[in-house]
Amino acid sequence: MSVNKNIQYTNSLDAISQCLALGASEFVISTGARNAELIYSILNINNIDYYSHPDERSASFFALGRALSTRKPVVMLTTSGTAVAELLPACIEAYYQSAPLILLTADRPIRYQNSGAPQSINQIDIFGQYAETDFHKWKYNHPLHINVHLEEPNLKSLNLDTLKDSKPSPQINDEKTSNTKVLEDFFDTDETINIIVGTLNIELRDQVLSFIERSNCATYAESVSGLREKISSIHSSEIKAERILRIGGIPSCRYWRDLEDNEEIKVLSVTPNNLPGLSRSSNVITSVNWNEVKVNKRTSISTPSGESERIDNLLKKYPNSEPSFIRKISEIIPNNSMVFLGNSLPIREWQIAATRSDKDNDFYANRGVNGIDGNVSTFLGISKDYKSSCGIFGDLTTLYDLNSLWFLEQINKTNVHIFVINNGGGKIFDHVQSLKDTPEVIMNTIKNSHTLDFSSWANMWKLDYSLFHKISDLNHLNSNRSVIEIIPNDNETHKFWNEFKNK
Ligand SMILES: Cc1ncc(C[n+]2csc(CCOP(=O)(O)OP(=O)(O)O)c2C)c(N)n1
Repeated sequence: MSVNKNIQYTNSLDAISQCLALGASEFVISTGARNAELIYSILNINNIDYYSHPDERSASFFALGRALSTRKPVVMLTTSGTAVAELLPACIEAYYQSAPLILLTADRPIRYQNSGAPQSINQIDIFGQYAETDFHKWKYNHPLHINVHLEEPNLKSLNLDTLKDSKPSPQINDEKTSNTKVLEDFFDTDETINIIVGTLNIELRDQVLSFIERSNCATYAESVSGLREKISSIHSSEIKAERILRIGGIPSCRYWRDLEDNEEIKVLSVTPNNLPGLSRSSNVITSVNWNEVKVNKRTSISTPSGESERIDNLLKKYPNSEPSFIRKISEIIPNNSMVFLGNSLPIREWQIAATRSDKDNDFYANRGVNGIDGNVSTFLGISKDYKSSCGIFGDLTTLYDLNSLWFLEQINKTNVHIFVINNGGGKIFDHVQSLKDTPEVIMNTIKNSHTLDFSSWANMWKLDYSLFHKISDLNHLNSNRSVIEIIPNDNETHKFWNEFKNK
C-alpha cells in the first residue's frame, strides 16, 4: 500500500482547520486517547455543533443522517485501530447515497506503519474506493478520509487562539455538470416512456415533480422519493414502456431487477452517484437542470388497473396484518413529519399499503446498499432537523442498533417515535422466491427467528413504551419520545401476502 496516496496530516489543528475550510460545521466524536487533541480542539471552537457516542459504528451512521439532512459536510472523528474500521458500513452507505461525510481518523505516527506495534493498523486508504483521500479532488458527493498521524496527545501544547473563532467556510468545489441535453434527446422519440423515481434528495423534489407533471409520463414513485403521495403514482405492476427514465437512487421494485434481462427496454438513469444500477448496457448521467429541461408533453396511455382498490380491500379483510399496521401508522403520523423507512419490509409495505393522502412528509431510508445496520442512528441524525420524526424498523434492524438511543438526549427533540414491527425475525426472507421450499428449521435460522420484545430497551433509555397487537388500539401518537412495538398477526399477514401475490 502506498503511503503517498493520502495527504498526510501530522498536526491536529491543521486537520481541524481543513475540515472547517471544507465547510464542516458539525462534528460527531467517538473518543480515545489518540484523538484527544482533535477532540480538545473541536470542543474549543465556538461556531460548530458536536455530538458524541462511544460506538463508532452507530456514531458514523448518525453522522450520515446529519449529512443526508443538511447536505453539508459532517465530520466523523475516531481514534486509531479498529475504531476506524467501524466506519466502513456508514462510509459505504454514504458513498452510494452521495453524502458528504468526512472521516477524520487519528493514527499513530507514520513510522509505525506496518510495524505491528500496539493499536497501529494500516489506516492509510483503508476505505478504498469508498472515500476520496485528497481533499483537492473532493466533490462533496461521496466520503472524504482525512487520516492524521499524531504523537502522544499533548493538550497543553495546543495553541487554539486562531481556531477558536474560526467559522466553517461556505462549501466550495461544488461543481456540477448538468446533462440536460442527454435527457432531452432521450425524450425525443415516439416510444413510450415511464419514469421510476427512487430515493431523491429533498432539495430536488419540487423540481422533479414539476418535470414529471410537464412530461405527463406515467410515473412509479417509490416511497423514499417523497413523491409517491404527491403524484398519482402508478403501481410497479403497471409499469409498461419502451423506455425507462430512472431518477434518484436504485429502485427497490422487482420491475427494476427484471430490466436486467429486458435489454430491449432503453434505460436512462439520472443519479448523483453516477452508477447505472444495472449490469447490462444503459445510460447514466449525474444531474440535470430540471427547471430548464424541455420535453414535449406526452400522451399518457396508462389506464388504472384497479390495483389500489384491490389493496384497500385486502387491508380491510386482514386488519391486523403487517401491511394494515403500516397503513394505520401512515395515517396517524402527523403532517410535516420526517418518516424514516427501515430495511427491508417496512419500505416495501409502505409502498404498497400506506395512505396516498399527501401529508407533506419528508422521507428517508438507507437504500444505498440496503443494510440493516445503523438505521436507527441515521434516523436520529436526521431527526435533529424536524419537529416530528417517525422511524419504522424491523425487529432485527432495531436489534442491530440498540445503542443508537445514546443520541436522543443530544438531539434534544421530543416528538421522536420509533415503531418496531416485531414479526419475530427477518420475515423478508419469506418473500424470497428462491428460498420457497426451504425446510422450516433452515428458514428459522436464516430468519433469526426469536421471541424477544423491546420493552426493556425502551425502559433502559426512559422512553414511553406501548405494545399493539390490534390495529383498533393504535389511534394516535402523543408528543413524548416513544417506542411503539407492533406485533402483527402472523396468520393474517401470511394470508394478505398470499392473496396480494396471487392475483
Ligand atoms: C448489515 C446487513 N446484514 C444482513 C443483511 C441481510 N438482510 C436483509 S433483510 C434482513 C432481515 C431484516 O429483518 P428485520 O429487521 O426484522 O425486518 P423484516 O424482515 O421484518 O423486514 C437481513 C438479515 C443486510 N441487509 N444488512
